[in-house]
Amino acid sequence: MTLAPAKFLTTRQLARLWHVSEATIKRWADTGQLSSGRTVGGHRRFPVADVMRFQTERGLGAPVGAATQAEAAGAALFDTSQTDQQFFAAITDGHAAEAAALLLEAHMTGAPLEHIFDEVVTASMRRVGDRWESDEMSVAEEHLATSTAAHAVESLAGSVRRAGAHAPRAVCCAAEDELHTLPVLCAQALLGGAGWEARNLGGHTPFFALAEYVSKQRPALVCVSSTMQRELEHNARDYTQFEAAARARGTRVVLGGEGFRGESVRRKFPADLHAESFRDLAEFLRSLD
Ligand code: B12
Repeated sequence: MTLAPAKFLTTRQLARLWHVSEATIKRWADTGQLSSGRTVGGHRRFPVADVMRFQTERGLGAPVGAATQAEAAGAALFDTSQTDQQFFAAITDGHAAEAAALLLEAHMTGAPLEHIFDEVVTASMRRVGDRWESDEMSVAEEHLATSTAAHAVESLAGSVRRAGAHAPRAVCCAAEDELHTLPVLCAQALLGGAGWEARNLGGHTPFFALAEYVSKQRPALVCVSSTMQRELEHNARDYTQFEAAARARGTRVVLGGEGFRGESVRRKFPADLHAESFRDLAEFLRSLD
């Protein structure tokens, strides 16, 4: 068996990942419960795919957040460029399970969620967009790639979620007329991995509806994505109502996406953060701790 560091974990890394002793990991390996190989030097190595299966079967719990993951994996940061290419191939072929496994593997071997969303998911989707624009990909193929990517992000979200009983509540959605909902799923997954209870209102959510929701549900944070601003002035008018409701309830507001770019647009949509990326959101969440 050849050992590529990014695909295998050590006994110590697993012990830290699952909060058990190294002796427990060795016992699971020696009794054949957990598959492992050996390096030429005789050290145990655990294939990430088997680790993921074992973790699900045993309910060993979700990986516990990006920082701990990176620490647990110990090694240098995961090379997302390779994952990007494999992820692109998996989503364009419609292989949802493979796409999901690639994202989870990247995370388990050290890539923080925000890197995965900014580099792997976004880069792959931009390639999908480029192919579609240059007629190399049909609308149907583009739809397949998008729904497969969405499935993979949701699957990753399920594995990393770690909201406790008193988790702060957040709500994510895409603005009115907006059907680009993949960034909303990424934001929800990132929040879940950071210990938030994050709800997803989906696409096409008008700001007046969001104002009502915030008044009733009082979430601590609202994240809104806009890829295209079709009705800027109309949205900006509704936004005033939403912003007032958010302020009155102490709700923080994060806006992200191409639709909120540019100084003049941002003046019409004041927020606690205008995020350029998921890294920005992750940093903002850390600043709230
Ligand atoms: C998938 C897709 C669709 C799907 C969306 C399905 C779905 N469920 O999401 C469908 C088929 C519905 C669609 C429709 C359309 N689309 Co489209 N679509 C795309 C595509 C291929 C990928 C978008 C995506 O998911 N990206 C992945 C996300 C994660 O990345 P991102 O949006 O770039 O976000 C990054 C940042 O902006 C930021 N971010 C964004 N939002 C948020 C939110 C928060 C909280 C945070 C923290 C960060 C953040 O984080 C990301 C990482 O850096 C892009 C191609 C491209 N180059 O982007 C075109 C693209 C966005 N679409 C485009 C167009 C033109 C359309 C249509 C008008 C096509 C048509 N003629 O009908 C419609 C409009 C529909 C509508 N009303 O919204 C254009 C937009 C051009 C423009 N800006 O004017 C693009 C760029 C394609 C192109 N090259 O022409 N589309």
